Amino acid sequence: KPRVLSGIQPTGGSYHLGNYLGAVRNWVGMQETHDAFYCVVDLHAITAGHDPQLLRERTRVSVAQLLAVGLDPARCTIFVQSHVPEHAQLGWVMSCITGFGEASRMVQFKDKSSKQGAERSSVGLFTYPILQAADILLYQADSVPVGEDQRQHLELTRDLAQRFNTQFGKTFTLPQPHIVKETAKILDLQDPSAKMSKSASTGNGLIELLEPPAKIAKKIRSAVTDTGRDIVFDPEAKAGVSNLLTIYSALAGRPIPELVEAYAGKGYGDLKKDLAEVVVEFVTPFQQRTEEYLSDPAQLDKLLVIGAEKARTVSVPTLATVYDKIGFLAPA
Ligand code: AQP
Repeated sequence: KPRVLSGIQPTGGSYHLGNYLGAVRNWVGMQETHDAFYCVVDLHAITAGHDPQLLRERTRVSVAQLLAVGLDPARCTIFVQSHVPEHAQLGWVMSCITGFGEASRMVQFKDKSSKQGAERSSVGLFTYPILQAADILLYQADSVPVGEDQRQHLELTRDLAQRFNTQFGKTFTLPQPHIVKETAKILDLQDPSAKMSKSASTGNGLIELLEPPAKIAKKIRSAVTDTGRDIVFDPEAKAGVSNLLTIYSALAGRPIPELVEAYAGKGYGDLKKDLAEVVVEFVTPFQQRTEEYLSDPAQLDKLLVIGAEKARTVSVPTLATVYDKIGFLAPA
């Protein structure tokens, strides 16, 4: 089976619709077709300031949500990044073959550091994509299911893999991004020119899967659309309405043209009202399942021990090969 690796940060108290539709939802199907490794990337979650107690809680909440969407530890490997030390170890090696200028071109760093300025951002936030490359290459992943915002990081990962292979001999598989076009970029409900984001979206723009369903419904009903009336799918001219149609189509499993036809002659209010119901129908059982998993933290932790052990059956030999290729003396 081809190998797949993807990760999600335990930042924010909950996944949002963008994380789910852009990435995590696709992970579920791929656990059947791939040898799948999914990690909660806590090393990445300390790059922009954090609260230790909150991070611990959110890491468990993150894992519980992965189980609640349908990931099955019997079919895939679920683990926490810091439980597998090879991530940080390979991250260092990768940072030594990355050019400073190359790293400086990463737009996510520019976005995420724009508020406080690069000067005040951590070096960890700057080198984040290099650690991400290590996350992927460590597992020799063929495919990496992510949202559109990760495309540039995937390109960097491929460049680094290629560079390492050329310099030290074939070691890494070159991974392909797996980006599902339709849901690759879910937009902020209040600002459809921006992506929905845990850190950048606030208030009504962000739909968190764990927030009270009534609140979610209200946010959808107050989503920004445009001054027109027609419900048509036109991401350029009608980003807000098109975003709602995208979410509707993905969650209800109905093609967009079918929805457009069904809503012909109806208003934005009708679409929002129905979409609110669809989202509530999805999140209600999801929240129940998440709560159930969270009610037994010892079981969650046990599962993570097994996950890390499984992950290390791959990460340890990869790192050993890398260390050997770059000329580190093996400990006697
Ligand atoms: N709006 C989005 N639409 C589609 N996919 C998205 N992803 C994130 N936002 C959207 C995908 O979710 C996965 C996990 O993301 P992450 O936790 O690594 O963080 P991120 O990409 O930086 O996402 P956020 O929500 O904006 O988090 P913060 O604000 O904490 O940085 C990735 O595959 C991502 O593409």
